[in-house]
Amino acid sequence: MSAPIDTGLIAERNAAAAAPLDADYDALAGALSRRGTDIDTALRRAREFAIAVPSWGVGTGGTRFARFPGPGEPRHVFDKLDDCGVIQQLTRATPTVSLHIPWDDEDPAELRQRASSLGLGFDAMNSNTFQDQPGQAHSYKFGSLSHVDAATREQAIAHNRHCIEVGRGIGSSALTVWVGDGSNVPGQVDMGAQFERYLASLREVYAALPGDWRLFTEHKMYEPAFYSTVVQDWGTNLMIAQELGPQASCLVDLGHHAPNVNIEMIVSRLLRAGKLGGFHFNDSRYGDDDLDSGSIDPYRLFLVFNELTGADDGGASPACMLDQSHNVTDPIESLMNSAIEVQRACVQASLVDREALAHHRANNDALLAGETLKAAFRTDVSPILARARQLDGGAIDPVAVYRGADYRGRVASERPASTGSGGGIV
Ligand code: AFD
Ligand code: MN
Ligand code: MN
Repeated sequence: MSAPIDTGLIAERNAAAAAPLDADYDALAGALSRRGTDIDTALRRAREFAIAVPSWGVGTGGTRFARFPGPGEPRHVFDKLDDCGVIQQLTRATPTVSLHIPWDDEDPAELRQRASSLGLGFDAMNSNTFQDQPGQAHSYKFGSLSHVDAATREQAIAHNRHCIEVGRGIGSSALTVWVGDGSNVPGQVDMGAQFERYLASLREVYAALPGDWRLFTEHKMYEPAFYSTVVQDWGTNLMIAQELGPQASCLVDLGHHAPNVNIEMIVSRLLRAGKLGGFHFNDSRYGDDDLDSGSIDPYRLFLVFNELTGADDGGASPACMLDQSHNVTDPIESLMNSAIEVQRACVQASLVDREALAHHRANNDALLAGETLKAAFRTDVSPILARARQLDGGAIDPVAVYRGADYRGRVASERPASTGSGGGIV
């Protein structure tokens, strides 16, 4: 399966949508030019945009209560790559996949071959020391890299080294470490000593990094540890990245903060420290990665990109990935839409009149400064995003083409139905 969706169907649907798109694009070009903005620059920004898809995102997610599988769920990493190939073929915004070990632990040569046949590459590797695997000598029930027992810590370190090895074989150049370590009862752990053990373990992982690799550490406020988490917040994360060294930086998962936290300010601080490694994008009403990117608070997404765009001179280019759970939608549809929502925020942020903003800030004109941001945010850049996909061989309307191709129906007949499970993540 090299082009999962019939290219003839894409061409046919795009041809039917071309004239209305031309009209919308020309109208937007006119409106932007009256504001002194060149649409070509925004189009370039849209075409350059890239976001990684997590291999686990193409499976149906679940909660602690239940998981309701969808039809044609991927059985293994090669099916997952096929699904990621669809997302990339139609959106042209997701050229890389981020693998999770041990869920995706297969022969690197085969992984590489399958991915390249689909036009895909690999993004950061993700280690997993938050679950026990069959036959594992030491349990992670009470932690992994920060466990009180040295042999358990050593096992977790060895697992991260293995992730680096697999990553080397598939052309990855980054490792993302998220641990569930923490505590559930006040008094259960010595929080200081637990953090020291985590740091000592991570120093050993860091020492195993190839020279051109990056190490991303991901903070998360709670869950599965519900009282304290060893890498709780961006402050802890910054301490880790600063103590480890130049190859280490912080990963900001938008779902891993308390409600109402000003994430764009965290972005600004980490940029200042030169320690903003990347993002996991998602949206949430209550916590973690419940909902699709941009579905609840697209303005926050825009404000995050506004900080990045404002800091362009510093050459900051954090790694972008989606990390969200799809419990009731077709994961491929959610991931296509989400990639486009993040791309939308990126392009909108590029439209901010930076000169006007600087002027209003210098004059303490809070109202017009806010309006300057809103003017960019209110711009419907959909025609620019559609034009980017059209020019790069994707679909003007990815969801319509995906449904028209009946990819899900096709794979459902090849992939046996998976059973519901008691819950958990995918
Ligand atoms: C969990 C964590 C975190 C991490 C992912 C993959 O909350 O977001 O990125 O697992 O390890 O969802
Ligand atoms: Mn994440
Ligand atoms: Mn998460």
